[in-house]
Amino acid sequence: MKEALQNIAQFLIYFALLVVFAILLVHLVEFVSQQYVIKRRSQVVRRRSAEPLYVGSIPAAASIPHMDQQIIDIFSQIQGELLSSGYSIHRSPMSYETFREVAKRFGAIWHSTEIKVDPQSKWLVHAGTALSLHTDNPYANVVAWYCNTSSSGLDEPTLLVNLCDLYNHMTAADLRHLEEICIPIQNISTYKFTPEPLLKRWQDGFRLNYIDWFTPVIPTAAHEHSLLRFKELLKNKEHNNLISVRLRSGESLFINNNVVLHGRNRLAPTSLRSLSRVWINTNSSQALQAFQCSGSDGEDLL
Ligand SMILES: O=C(O)CCC(=O)C(=O)O
Repeated sequence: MKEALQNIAQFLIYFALLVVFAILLVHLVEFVSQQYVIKRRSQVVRRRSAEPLYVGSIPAAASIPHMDQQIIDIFSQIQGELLSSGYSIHRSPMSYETFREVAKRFGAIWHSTEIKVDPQSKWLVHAGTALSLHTDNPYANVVAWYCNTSSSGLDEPTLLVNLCDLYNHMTAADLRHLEEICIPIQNISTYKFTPEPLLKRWQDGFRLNYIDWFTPVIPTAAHEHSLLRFKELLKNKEHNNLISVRLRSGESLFINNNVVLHGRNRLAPTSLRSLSRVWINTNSSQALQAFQCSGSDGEDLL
């Protein structure tokens, strides 16, 4: 009996030792395999960072993390120039996608058009005719053009005149009359015309709506005289302060459509010039709060 009890005790001791040994073995295997995984990972990381960059593996522009910063930088530069001079020419070529991303930072792009000579189109802007200085749709307070292809010799510029100093040249009565003159604007979907005031004023800014090929609604002879004075001012600016912008492929032009009028000379019927134009409404964004800007002298910008 005593011997049997000794055997059982011995068995239990061996069994306990076996269990302890098994537990230790499991922990040891776990530890070794962890160390192996850590070592492998660090090898992979080291190998990756030591590898030279294979050109074909450069990710698409949209997935480059610093892309956003590039767009923010371009946007900030253009925004600053728009606020100080009413227009901005971006000379460093960018892709059309980048251009749109930058444009979107100003507000909603609600209409896009390709500006090129197209005899099939019913729109004047495609006819290749000269366009006298005008504003585009007043609900686009920023208009921007991206140059897809420039004409040979870059002799087909976009022409600008900045009227941000309008108040310095017109009397209070003239300004009031301009607010009461209406210029029709055409709805781009229905083609219907609705009258919009030539001048809209608010506390620290104003907006012009001026196209001379649409017949204005002029209430009285006094209003007619004020309109004549406005036209004289425009002619004078066109003569002395015309800004001529020639874009090359990948370059772009942004204008404050509230105060900067634009136009062009006649385009050759064979012109290869192609611009993509976007109409932006900034009211939904804080990008352009102020519209006062300093005037600029006439420039011929290549
Ligand atoms: O062709 C240009 O340079 C200007 C076209 C134009 O007048 C417009 O986009 O409204």
